Amino acid sequence: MKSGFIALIGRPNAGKSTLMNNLLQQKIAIISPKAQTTRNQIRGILTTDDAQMIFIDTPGIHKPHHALGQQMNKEAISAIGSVDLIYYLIDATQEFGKGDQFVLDILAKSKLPVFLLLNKIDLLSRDKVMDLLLSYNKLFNFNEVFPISAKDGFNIDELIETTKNYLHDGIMYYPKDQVCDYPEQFIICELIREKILYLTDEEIPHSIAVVIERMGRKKGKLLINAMILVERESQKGIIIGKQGKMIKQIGIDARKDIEGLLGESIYLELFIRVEKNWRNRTSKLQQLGYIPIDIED
Ligand SMILES: Nc1nc2c(ncn2[C@@H]2O[C@H](COP(=O)(O)OP(=O)(O)OP(=O)(O)O)[C@@H](O)[C@H]2O)c(=O)[nH]1
Ligand SMILES: [Mg+2]
Repeated sequence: MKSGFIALIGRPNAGKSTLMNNLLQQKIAIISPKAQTTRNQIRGILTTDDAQMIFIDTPGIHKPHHALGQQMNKEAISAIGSVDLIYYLIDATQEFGKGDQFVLDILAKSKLPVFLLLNKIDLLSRDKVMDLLLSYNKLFNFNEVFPISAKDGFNIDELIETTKNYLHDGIMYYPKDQVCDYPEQFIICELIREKILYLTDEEIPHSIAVVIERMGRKKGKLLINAMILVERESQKGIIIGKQGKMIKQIGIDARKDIEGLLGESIYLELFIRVEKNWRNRTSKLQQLGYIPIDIED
């Protein structure tokens, strides 16, 4: 039995969470076309006959504008410290820029084996992919290079097989049927946040957080009360929408996914609260689980 930890690292929107879900053949991480979707490290566990691979999805590394952004970068970079292998994901449809170089410099310092995963090749011609592979190989001494499509699953089986060569003879860290390591409440909040990411634009996706206020039973059905935090009154208006249309749609879409996750029908009640500047308030970020709380001995 081989086992090990693999960090998925890259810029926002590269497709890390899409790859995570494809590796596990299960949706455990939310995905959206908006940058900075993932805010925490998310562990996904894949156990095969001969190996256990623990993948760590991370927030995209970016130039931060607030305390939450700084913490997201920290989450991504700290994941590197505790793994055996790094998957460096690139959105192959985007030009290589300063931000990519910044990430590569961090990887170079880590001295860990790095796979380059050139993602979204379903959108490119073969010739373009060949050109990119040649130019990326000049930039860094990658241990392996894979053109992939995280969305279509192209080259993912080969990626998993090659990954096993970089693992150690090890122990099983998790029971073989466990797929992720976070509580159900976290994914419920994330699914609600995902719907807001899809349905709103501009500053809204970055300005919201979701918390569960209460879970209980009502007429035999599971009742979930969730609070959507926004930073300003005007954002509250946008989330409610004209005649409450937006909040209604968020509720309908989220309920469907949550029911799929839990395998039972639910009542979902959404509330909105303005928490001024929450992205810059350490205590709020701790309360929301974005910053770990240090427990003094
Ligand atoms: N065409 C295509 N689109 C993809 C592929 N992989 C991801 N995407 C799309 O790219 C967007 C971003 O995907 P995510 O998986 O959320 O990206 P991420 O790297 O996790 O982003 P952050 O969490 O913001 O760092 C979504 O719209 C995906 O559907 C792919 O292989 N092909
Ligand atoms: Mg993500």
